Amino acid sequence: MEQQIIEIDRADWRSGNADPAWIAALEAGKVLYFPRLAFGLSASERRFLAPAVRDPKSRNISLDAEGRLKGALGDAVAQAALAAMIGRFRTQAKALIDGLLPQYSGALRLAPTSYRPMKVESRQQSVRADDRRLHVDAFPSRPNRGERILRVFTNLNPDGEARVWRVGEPFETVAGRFLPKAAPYSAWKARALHALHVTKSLRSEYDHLMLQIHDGMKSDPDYQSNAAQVTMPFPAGSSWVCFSDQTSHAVMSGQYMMEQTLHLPVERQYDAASSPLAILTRLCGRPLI
Ligand SMILES: O=C(O)CCC(=O)C(=O)O
Ligand SMILES: [Fe+2]
Repeated sequence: MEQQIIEIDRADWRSGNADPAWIAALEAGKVLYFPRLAFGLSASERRFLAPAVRDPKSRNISLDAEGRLKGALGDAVAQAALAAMIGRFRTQAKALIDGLLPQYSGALRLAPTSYRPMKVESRQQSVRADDRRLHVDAFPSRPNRGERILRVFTNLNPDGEARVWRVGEPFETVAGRFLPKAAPYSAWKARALHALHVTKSLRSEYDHLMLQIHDGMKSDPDYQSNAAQVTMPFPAGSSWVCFSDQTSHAVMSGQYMMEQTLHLPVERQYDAASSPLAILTRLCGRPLI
């Protein structure tokens, strides 16, 4: 398999230069990996590196686009300090993307920033929700009609523990394998799901196929073990970026990570023809949205 991870040696979130080779690699579904790009914590912020900061009732801690902190325990002062820490990561993640991908500037829509203090290995989840299985991201309740899911990750682990991912084969190969097995799209079912508020908007055929691919990958044990893949331990103090709706990925172990999702309209890509929407449309031979 062609190399899926592109290493970039820089230690500054803002020293932006846009390299056409990195841009093409990212838009081809590869992972841009920054081994020396660490998110710095102050001495007092280190107290947030504990699972107990999370409210057990929620899956992650997040800072929404309006700056509201969700899913955290602690008094108002501690919560404000935690919100400031997560907000600083958001600012740095945005600066990194602005520098690397200037054409996206102004078109990115910010999703909540998440802080994940839980140990990956201890999570018990249904097959569909189990991110330890290779998958491309697709969200059942939030159809996106091809809008891209760009993610910036940083490993904050204070004990030097890597966040171990598996990275799989290119999207077109994945699609070639799972599209033939996908259940056909049903417009009336999509309308029913919307009417019942299962989806926040109408699920398009694109959204349906992405979910079918996501579920097909996760529920195929043979695919999980035998598909072309590499294991990638992202060390503590490193960061990485990928289009998670395109890059086949799975998280195997690790603890303490922050993640920023940025949504991008397909037409703002450097090469929109490399998007999952363009690839699936071409493979299906009909419009999907
Ligand atoms: O927790 C992680 O490292 C990644 C999980 C995942 O699949 C994702 O964030 O899309
Ligand atoms: Fe994922």
